[in-house]
Amino acid sequence: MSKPKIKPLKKILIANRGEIALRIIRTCREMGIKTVSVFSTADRESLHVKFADEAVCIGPPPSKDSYLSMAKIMATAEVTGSDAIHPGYGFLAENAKFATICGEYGVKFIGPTPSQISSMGDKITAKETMKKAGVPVIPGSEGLMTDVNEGKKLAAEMGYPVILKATAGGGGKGMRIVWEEKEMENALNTARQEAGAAFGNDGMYMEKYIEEPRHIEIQVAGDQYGKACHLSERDCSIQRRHQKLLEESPSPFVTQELREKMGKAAIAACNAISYEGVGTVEFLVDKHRNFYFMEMNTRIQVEHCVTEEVINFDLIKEQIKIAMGEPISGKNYFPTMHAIECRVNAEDPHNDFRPSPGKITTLHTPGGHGVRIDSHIYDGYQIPPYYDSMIAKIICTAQTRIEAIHTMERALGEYVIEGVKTTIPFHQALMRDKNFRDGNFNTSFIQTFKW
Ligand code: MV4
Repeated sequence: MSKPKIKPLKKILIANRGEIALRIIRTCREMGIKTVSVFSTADRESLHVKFADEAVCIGPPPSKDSYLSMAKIMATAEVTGSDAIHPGYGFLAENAKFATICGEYGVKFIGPTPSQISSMGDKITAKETMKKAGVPVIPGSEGLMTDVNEGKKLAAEMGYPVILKATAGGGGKGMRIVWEEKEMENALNTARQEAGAAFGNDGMYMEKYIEEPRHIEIQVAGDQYGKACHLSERDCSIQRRHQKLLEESPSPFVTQELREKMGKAAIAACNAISYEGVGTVEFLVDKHRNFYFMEMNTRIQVEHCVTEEVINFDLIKEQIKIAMGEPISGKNYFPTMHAIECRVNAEDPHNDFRPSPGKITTLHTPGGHGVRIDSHIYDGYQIPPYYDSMIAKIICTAQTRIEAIHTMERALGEYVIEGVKTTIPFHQALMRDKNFRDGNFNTSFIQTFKW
């Protein structure tokens, strides 16, 4: 290990909006670091604008002209004298080109290196890297699938169902489940087309389809000196159309033995690429508790808070310390509490979760013991229609899972948001569900959830 060289950061530009921008501002303030917010004209009245030390308008509402504009963000970093950029999640957080440009301008990108981002952005490369590192991967094609007949042959060997995935994909786009041979040709063609249109890359690969898996991910952190640790798991199985609705830690399905095994695999994943920053290694876990590498997210995630609560640890502070060149201790963290996060979206859960932007006319926010609210909304706030519909996260923490559920029921009942529809009633129904309460769920749960 080379000798640690610490470069303090004095001013951080936050290339994001909403609750995550606020979350980052809060930690910066505690660390005595100045903050610069950027905003679109749709976000003029946003709290991330008011709470930052400086704020600069970078363009009109569409993301591509504001929060995704590398030129405008770099120019803002330059004129404000920012020495680092925190990308949050979404937008430019996993954009290797942006991380490269930051480097060229001498602005520290708070996150992994461009090559680390790229190596996980291409799913076939990621999978090959993991396989070499001894991390279990899902059986499937060796690299790219070039020919339908080759695909049919492999699928016949592995047995149906199989799944076709886009190498540039992730989060469900360009994916097809194939149940029998006669569907193969059409599935491959349509998925390939979808991937080409969405990512400008139509490379596809095949895997054995794991039925009714759980989505369990391991939080990791690595420093600039090649040391990595894990911070235990989050269960993110409660999803709808690849959008997570609720996350928790620890997973009701994970034993201490499995946690340690998955933690080791996640650390091996980091070591394989000398990962710098905080990140998440996603696994699919089957009913026999076999786990398989799925993807690595090279950013802070929405659900990072549940980990923060169960291990009592500020992950944003850790990101900044790693970016400054501080070495990590290398010890792993295990949950001492139970935390559940419900995502509150401005959507109508009775109407196919249709977005419900508009003005918040009444707001009462829950509080009290064990309740954390991460949100950028306020009374009179106008939710713009241009961005993600998440308006708040409720994170409830207690000593046991059932107590965390009781706290969540109480907090959901206290939350009053008028003027827009929200997913709060959905979460209330979920908290009362027998299977949810029993920890008996997988990624198919929401498909059959009636309320
Ligand atoms: C799978 C799978 C079953 N078998 N791969 C969904 C998003 C993308 N990250 C990969 N996904 C899946 N990959 C194999 N071989 C099932 C899914 C999947 C899923 C995964 C996690 C959470 C929710 C999901 C919902 C549907 C499908």
